[in-house]
Amino acid sequence: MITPLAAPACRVVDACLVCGSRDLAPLLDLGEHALANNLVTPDAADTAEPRYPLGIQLCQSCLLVQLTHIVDPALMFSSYLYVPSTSTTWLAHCEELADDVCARAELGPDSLLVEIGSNDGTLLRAFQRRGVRVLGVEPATNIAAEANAAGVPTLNRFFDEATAEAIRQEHGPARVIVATNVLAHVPAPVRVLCGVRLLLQPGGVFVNESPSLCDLVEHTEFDTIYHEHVSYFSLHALRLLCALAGLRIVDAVPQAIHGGSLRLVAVRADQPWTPAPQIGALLAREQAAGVVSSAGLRAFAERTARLRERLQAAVRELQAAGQRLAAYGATAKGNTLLAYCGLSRDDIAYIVDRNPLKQGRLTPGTRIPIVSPDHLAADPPDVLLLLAWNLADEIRNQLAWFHERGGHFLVPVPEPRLC
Ligand code: DWN
Ligand code: ZN
Repeated sequence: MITPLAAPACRVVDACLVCGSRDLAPLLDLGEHALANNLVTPDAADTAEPRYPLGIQLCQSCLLVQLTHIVDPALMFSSYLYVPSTSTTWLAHCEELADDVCARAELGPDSLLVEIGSNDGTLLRAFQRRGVRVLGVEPATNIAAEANAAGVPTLNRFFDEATAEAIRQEHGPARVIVATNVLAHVPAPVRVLCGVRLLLQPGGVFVNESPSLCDLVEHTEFDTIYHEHVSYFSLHALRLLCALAGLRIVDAVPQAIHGGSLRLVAVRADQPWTPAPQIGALLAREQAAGVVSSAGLRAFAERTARLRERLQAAVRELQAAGQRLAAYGATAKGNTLLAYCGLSRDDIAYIVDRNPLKQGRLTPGTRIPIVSPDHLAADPPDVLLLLAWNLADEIRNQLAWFHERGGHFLVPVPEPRLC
């Protein structure tokens, strides 16, 4: 049961999004934030956008960490500016993921592979290159159109049981269903997984990647908390979630991508399959990391507050030494970081991003201009705050020239570091 707040687009989560329990322990309050990916066009610069409370809580019953307030997904995902294909790290990850899925599932020429939240079709193209029949489901109209134009058949809608039924009727059941960075975004994850169960053929495989709560906590990645991310999954919580939808986890493999993710392989619960032995080790790691207890998670909240103080101090020190700062990567997480740490246009001259959809816009809340890499070359700062710290190696390789001319990167997490 979710109670509406005064702002109609935002609701308080007073019952767990997975199990319905009201035994919810507050963990961290990050204040009020504008929507992290809703970048502002210059003509709207003087109009204040809505801000919504941003915080997380732990369901003490099923152990799901989830937002304290959720925002209507249509406000965030009907049109979207983020495309992962700007990163070669992501492109390489897609190739590896496609190889892994093909090795796990016997995909014949007629087998159907469905991707939920298929964005611009980058991952599906990797499967197409391997001769697989694919279908994407993507709610952002602008991005679904891009995928279709590029030859990746894509349905423009949210994935739910109705979508699953429609696909089954028209295309038949799926041999494989893939979802990367989707499940954490949905307010009703059980319903989405029931759709997966409905669409999956007997013997079929569901492969899901979501950011890992363990990595979030261990590396103080507080900035990956924003309204798009409704849930922060541990393997503990995922087990119950899958079971409620009639799925069983048979493998779980940690991934380095996006600051640490978990690749999960699940099958229909009515199918015989032996769970991989490393599942036990991963559950034990979560216990040790303190991600399944409110005490462990409150320690993370305290580290987050200390990180904010250290980052603010690092910025003030650089400014006092006459150093000029800009930032790299107009990321969603960057907007959490800027707002929570109180960094403004007075602190950060501009943010570089190579996604043309983001260039020319301003960051929500803080109104920092987003510019192309050409701008960086023309007007380099002394220090670049790395808001896309998850892609540090790729970005620093590209910007070797910046380093050679004496520029430095300020990497904010797991703790501020100048390099
Ligand atoms: O779940 C989500 C994750 C997976 O992706 C979404 N809710 C939103 C998004 O989060 P993010 O914005 O924090 O993602 P990234 O992948 O860290 O964004 C990287 C940004 O940096 C992109 O805007 C592209 C940009 N970039 C760049 O300008 N030059 C990236 C690279 C590699 C570069 O060389
Ligand atoms: Zn719960």
